[in-house]
Amino acid sequence: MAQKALKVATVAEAYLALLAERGVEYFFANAGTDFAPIIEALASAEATGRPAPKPMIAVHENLAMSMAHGYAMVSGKVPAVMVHVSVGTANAICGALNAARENVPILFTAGRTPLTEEGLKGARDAYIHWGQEMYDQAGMLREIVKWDYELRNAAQLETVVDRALALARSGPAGPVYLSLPREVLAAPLEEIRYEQPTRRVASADPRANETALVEASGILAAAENPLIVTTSAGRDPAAVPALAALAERFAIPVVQFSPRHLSLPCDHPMQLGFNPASLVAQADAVLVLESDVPWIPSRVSPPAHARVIHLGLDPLFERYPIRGFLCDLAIAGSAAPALHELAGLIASRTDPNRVEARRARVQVLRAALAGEWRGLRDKMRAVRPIHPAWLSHCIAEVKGEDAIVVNEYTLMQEHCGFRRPGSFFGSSSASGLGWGLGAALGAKLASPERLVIATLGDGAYLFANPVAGHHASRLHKLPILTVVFNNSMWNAVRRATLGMYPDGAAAKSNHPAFIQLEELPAFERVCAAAGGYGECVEDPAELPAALKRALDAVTRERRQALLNVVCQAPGGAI
Ligand SMILES: Cc1ncc(C[n+]2csc(CCOP(=O)(O)OP(=O)(O)O)c2C)c(N)n1
Repeated sequence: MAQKALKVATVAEAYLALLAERGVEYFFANAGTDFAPIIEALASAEATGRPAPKPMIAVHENLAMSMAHGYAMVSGKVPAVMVHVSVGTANAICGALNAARENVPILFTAGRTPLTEEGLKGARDAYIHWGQEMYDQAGMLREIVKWDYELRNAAQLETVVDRALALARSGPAGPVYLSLPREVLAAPLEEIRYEQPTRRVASADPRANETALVEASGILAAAENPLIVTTSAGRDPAAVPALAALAERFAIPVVQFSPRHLSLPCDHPMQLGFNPASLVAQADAVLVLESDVPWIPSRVSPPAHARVIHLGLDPLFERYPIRGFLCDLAIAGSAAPALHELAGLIASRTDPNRVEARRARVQVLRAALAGEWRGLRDKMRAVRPIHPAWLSHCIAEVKGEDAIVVNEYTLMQEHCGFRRPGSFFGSSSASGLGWGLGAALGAKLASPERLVIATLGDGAYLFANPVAGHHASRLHKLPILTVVFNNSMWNAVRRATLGMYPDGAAAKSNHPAFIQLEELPAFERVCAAAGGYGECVEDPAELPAALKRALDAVTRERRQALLNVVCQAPGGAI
């Protein structure tokens, strides 16, 4: 522990140096007049060698936030994002919602229109400096972020930066928001003195309560048909082997529902797919592991006699206004150590004969499921328009074990064979569309040596502001493969409508409103316009070769590629 001192000229210079010293590598930004002191400070850092995060321009705020999200989710580090005052914040809020629900730590910052009308350095000098001011700029996202604050002066700089980063990192992690008035950033400062490393660290993750784990072990050991449903256990890669070991040892089947991370390898003997409905209906004990929505209660619920345990860093999802899943035991704690402990506790309580009988039953279910999936793939391999199952399978065949797949919509995981923790990321439970392309670019930034594939619906691709995304890929040298599952519609909206009105007028209409997306541009040419490889694929037989051509462009030529795959829109009602 030591005090360090750096010569600076302004608060902005000190701020950027401190971010870099605290491990913030990248500064994703979309600028405005509020940025003048920041731009000046970055230029002087470059000239003098003073530490500063690397500036990463994004020509839309949603892109800046989703790139930061992807970078944080793969690297585990906290990025900074800065946007232009109130209006930039407004554009970035969808990204903040996505990050908040997924517990992704981001130091989200924005300028503040100058506070003073004249006098101070940085005071108002442009027409927009009046109209962009709000009474409470942070009020737009106070419900979303873990903490918000406005930097008032140089004296509090170290405390503010350290508190922001510590709160963003403390589990459950999430974005924090800091506004930075222009006069404060421009204020003169000769030197910054700070502790290095920081003396204000994030809190360690809580360990599950021992008594509660004993009770949970009793429930799981006594059950005939226990079930584990998880969504995000794999956010912590250490939880994956812990879950695998527990599930295998006691023959407890695992369903990954709406997964955002890989929590169990696809070839694990207890992995029973992605739809919990039939198993939930028969379970007499359910372990809801890092899962906000373990089943859809309007369709299925565990039987009344079933005992339900929720385990995770925030097992009650405190920021969700309504979430009424039955819960007989809620245990707050990190999944990995809790699963290890739970395994030890179950071992002394369980009946081995019962476990082996269940193992045999799960094997039969697993074989049936695998057969069902194989059957669909075989049936669809030559069908036009291309079926998402066949496309998902073809991606799995070429991608390799180490690839990172970032999915926003149509990929069908059961056809993908994911095995490694950290190889799959799905969109946030907030489902703010337009995340996937930027998140894949951020993932590539965090892991430049790995192949990154974005699998997007045509709707998700359009929401992502694709021209901005392809620009960022080229500019920042982040070659990724984008595969658009192009069904020319918002199928999720169609399925929701059919779900509510199965025999209604919209179901009978050839042209219901707000579902079909006609006259779509040639997406492959949008990518090509940014120097990438682009191809439209309509023939299912051509898909493997087209994927190889696109991957060749990404891995050998080091340029981005996009396959615009003309797909069908399967599935009935949601
Ligand atoms: C920002 C935002 N706006 C609107 C929606 C509502 N929405 C959910 S799914 C969807 C359509 C997605 O279309 P696409 O990516 O093509 O996938 P598909 O449904 O066709 O499989 C829409 C518009 C949303 N989730 N987020």
